[in-house]
Amino acid sequence: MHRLRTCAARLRPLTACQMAQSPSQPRPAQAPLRTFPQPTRHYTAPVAAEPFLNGTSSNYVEEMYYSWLENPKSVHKSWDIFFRNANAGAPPGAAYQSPLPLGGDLRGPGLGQAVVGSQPSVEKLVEDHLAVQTLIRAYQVRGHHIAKLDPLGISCVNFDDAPVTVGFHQVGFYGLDEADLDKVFRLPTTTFIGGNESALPLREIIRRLEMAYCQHIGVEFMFINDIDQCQWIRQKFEKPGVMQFTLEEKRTLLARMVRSTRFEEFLQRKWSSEKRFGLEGCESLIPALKTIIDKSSENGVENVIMGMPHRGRLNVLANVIRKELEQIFCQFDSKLEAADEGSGDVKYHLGMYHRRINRVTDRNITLSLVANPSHLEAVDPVVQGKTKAEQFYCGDADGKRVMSILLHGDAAFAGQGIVYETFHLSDLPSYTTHGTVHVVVNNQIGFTTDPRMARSSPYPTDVARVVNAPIFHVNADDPEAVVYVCNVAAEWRATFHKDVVVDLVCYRRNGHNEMDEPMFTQPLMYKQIRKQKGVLQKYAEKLIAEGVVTRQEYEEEISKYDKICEEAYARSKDEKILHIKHWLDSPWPGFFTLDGQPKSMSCPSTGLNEEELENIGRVASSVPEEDFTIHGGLSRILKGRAAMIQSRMVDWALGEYMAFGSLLKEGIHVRLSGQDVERGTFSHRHHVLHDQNVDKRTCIPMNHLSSNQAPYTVCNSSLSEYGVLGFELGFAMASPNALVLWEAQFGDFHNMAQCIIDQFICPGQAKWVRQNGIVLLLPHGMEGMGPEHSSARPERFLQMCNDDPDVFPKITEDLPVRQLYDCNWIVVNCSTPANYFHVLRRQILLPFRKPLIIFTPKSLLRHPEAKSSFDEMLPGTHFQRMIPDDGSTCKNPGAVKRLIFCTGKVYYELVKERRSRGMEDTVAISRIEQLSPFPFDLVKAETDKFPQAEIAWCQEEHKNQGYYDYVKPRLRTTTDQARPIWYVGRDPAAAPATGNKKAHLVELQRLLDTAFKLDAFKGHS
Ligand SMILES: Cc1ncc(C[n+]2csc(CCOP(=O)(O)OP(=O)(O)O)c2C)c(N)n1
Ligand SMILES: [Mg+2]
Repeated sequence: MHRLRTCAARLRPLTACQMAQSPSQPRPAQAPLRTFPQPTRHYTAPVAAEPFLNGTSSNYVEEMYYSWLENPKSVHKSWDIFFRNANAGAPPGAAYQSPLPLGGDLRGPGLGQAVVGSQPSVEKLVEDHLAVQTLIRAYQVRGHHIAKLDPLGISCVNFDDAPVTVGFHQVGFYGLDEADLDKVFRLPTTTFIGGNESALPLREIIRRLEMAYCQHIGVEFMFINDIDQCQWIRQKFEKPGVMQFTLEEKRTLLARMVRSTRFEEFLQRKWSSEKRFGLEGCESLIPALKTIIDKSSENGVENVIMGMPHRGRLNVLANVIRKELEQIFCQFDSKLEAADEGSGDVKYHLGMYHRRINRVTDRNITLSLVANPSHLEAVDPVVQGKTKAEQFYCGDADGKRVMSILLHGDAAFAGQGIVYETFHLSDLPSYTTHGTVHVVVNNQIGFTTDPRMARSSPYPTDVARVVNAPIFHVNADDPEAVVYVCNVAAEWRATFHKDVVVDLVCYRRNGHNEMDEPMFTQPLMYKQIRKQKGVLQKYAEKLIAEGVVTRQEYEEEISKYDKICEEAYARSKDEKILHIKHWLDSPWPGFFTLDGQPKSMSCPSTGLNEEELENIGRVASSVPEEDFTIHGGLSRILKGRAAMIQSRMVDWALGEYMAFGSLLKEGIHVRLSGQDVERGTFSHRHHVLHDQNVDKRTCIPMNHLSSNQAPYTVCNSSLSEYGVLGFELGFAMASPNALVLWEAQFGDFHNMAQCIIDQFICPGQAKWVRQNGIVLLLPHGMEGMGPEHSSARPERFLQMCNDDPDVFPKITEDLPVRQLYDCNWIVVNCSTPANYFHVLRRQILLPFRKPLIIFTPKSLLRHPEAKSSFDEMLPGTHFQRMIPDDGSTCKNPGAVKRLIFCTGKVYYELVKERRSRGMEDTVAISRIEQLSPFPFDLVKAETDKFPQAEIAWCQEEHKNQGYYDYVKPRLRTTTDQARPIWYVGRDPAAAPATGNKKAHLVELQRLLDTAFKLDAFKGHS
């Protein structure tokens, strides 16, 4: 709010005279660059004669004039001279001079002398027209600063101490005087206030500008770089008479306001001490959303995906999405029993999916509200991802049928960085949803913090400017203005397929929740709020006064809705059981049985036949487009791949290729997203080939597998983790029939997306009965690269697994699948390409979906031993949860002195060391590939096999990190607490790895020494 105080001062424009005195001098502080927000343009048009004060050329001259004011060198020298002369007083006919030859002195005696001082009336004419144009532009640029946006009037009353410099009495600032008010001025083409008239008296120009820009709507758009888009907006707000409503529209609006208001009142009456984060003070949100949906439906949208925070959520569920009222009311009953598995969530976080007829357009519409955590704005990218997926599956390439609406609180919109990350996805080819309508419930407070302490920008919406989204601020106490801007916002989205923001400036009638006392912290604001008449009452009185409705009709409307609520309340008492699945935001029809169970509890073999492997391998080593020149280094890589396929082997990249390729051929969409994933951070993947001779010509061999394959999407993302992982999670939410993978550049970067992992991926199913098969690829491994790129923090993921360390499961045939069904996510670290291949395919062949966390290798990508034979991938083969030691230890297991369990890359270091020490008979090394759910059955078989062996867990990570804390109690349970579990690895440490290469190698050698020193644990207890 305090920002507004300075805004008014800024409204004072720069007059041409002020600027022309010294165009190249630095601007005075009061005249910031924002006066001319468009980027400097470089006009080099030939000099014409001077009929520039009429028609479109005046617009052109105006543009050029602004450029010149910004930077005199940005225009042709002849224009520079012209503007200098004109501003120095030269009449139009005399202002033009031929430019001096290059290097000539513009300050030479000839210039200016001949032209200044003559024909003062024409001179005034030029100045006055330019001044009027400046005035019009000032309204367009900054009219919103003085629009009456705040229903409480606080921002103006308390903070605006600078004079307002537009209006009838302020024309002096523009070099005009009161006498000019009745002069007629030609209107530039950059305004539509004239309607059918091309010239108006200045008084009328100002009046119309005040009507367009300074009433209850404040339009922020002049930063948009596209002239057509600016013109479109000007037209929507400047044309005389644009904001007119039919009687029917007004009545509908009143009915919607009645529902919105009475719903909150009803909840307040029945459950006065329950938290519901009511909408009181912003009741016009409901007609706002309904307008956006109606208008979008009219424009062909069939599916709207919404994300929103707590404020007014129950009201939106009831009156926008139209969830049955009894389902909402019964949520307030504390005796309600939960019917579903999982821990559930509070009522103002649950999602919703509803398909119905839109009554205004009579068309089908599907509305879904995505469930969200308390973490504000975290749902934004998830909604976008789901929207993108819905568009993808219905072939809606330009977003005409599916769209998203995101709601925000003012404090969260300004404060949360994820908002910015999400905006930056909005125009990227593989992430765009072709325009989102954002609605901000700007109640001018966040919990107890007012905007002066909550943000450094004038508006909570300024973040949207980075993507050139127009921002419509509107006083939410004027429901007609609200509906008008929402219509324009929906039309904008339908026309330009770009984001747009509606900022509902309102207030919060109660505390943050209904139990809070707001007077503790905002006494003056709340004194004002107490005096504030409710918006429904104000609007009803307006319509009654206008004769649109009678008081009786209005009261009938109220009692009609109250009765609906009462009846639903009575019915809600019959509800005894809460089904969270009734609150599912993304049903997967056909994937489960009718009562929501998996269709089986088994997983078929994930192997492929030889021919299939060869076929995919051939594509992976070819360039399937004619006349396509690839880089020489890449040719060598492809040749290497061909040779590997020839010898029936795969490395990591080929294992992945086989998994993706086979799923695509089976009709499963595969989407791989993350930073630099197309080539692969470690330059091993190369899924997108670039023609070395033709700019932007690329080829994705994976899309050349077969004619009826599913499409493959591989996309380098923006440099964001939180936003992009959220997006992919949302994408994976839309359908179970896609393999959606997000790869971190290095595994440790996942913590930038911690909120998505902690709030959505880990507990998503438990909270919202919603499954998700997203795959996280997290490069991990101690390679001496320093503390930063070494650890993907397996300990964090393992600590959040829900399998019980102390319970040895009942061993049944379906244990492996049942364990997967019961877990909250799967954590693996594969040591072979074949196992990586299997686990990716298993993700889709399972009859349910679980998030899959894969710690992926770095040096193993090129390790000569980390290769797999086709034999490990043929029909009948499957993912190996544990790879037992199958070397010479098997010949005489009783002689084995030590059984080392490990996971991932350290296996290869251990095997090499064992070989060099000749200890193949005495030390067994087994790899736990699936860490969670823990393969108790297989591990038990292995420990039983080596009864004389000491059991050790070996990891290259530090003791307080990695897998040890997770694995140890499970190994203990497996051995019935009978055998000690020894630790081999680095000591506890604060950082994940040393920054010193030598120290790294010393540490590694030390742990290898311990691993093979058979008396290392003697005497230890
Ligand atoms: C990421 C995050 N940080 C903190 C909170 C705690 N919190 C809940 S509501 C709230 C204030 C939100 O203000 P605003 O966005 O303006 O929404 P309003 O409640 O005013 O509608 C805060 C700080 C949260 N929910 N999420
Ligand atoms: Mg707020």
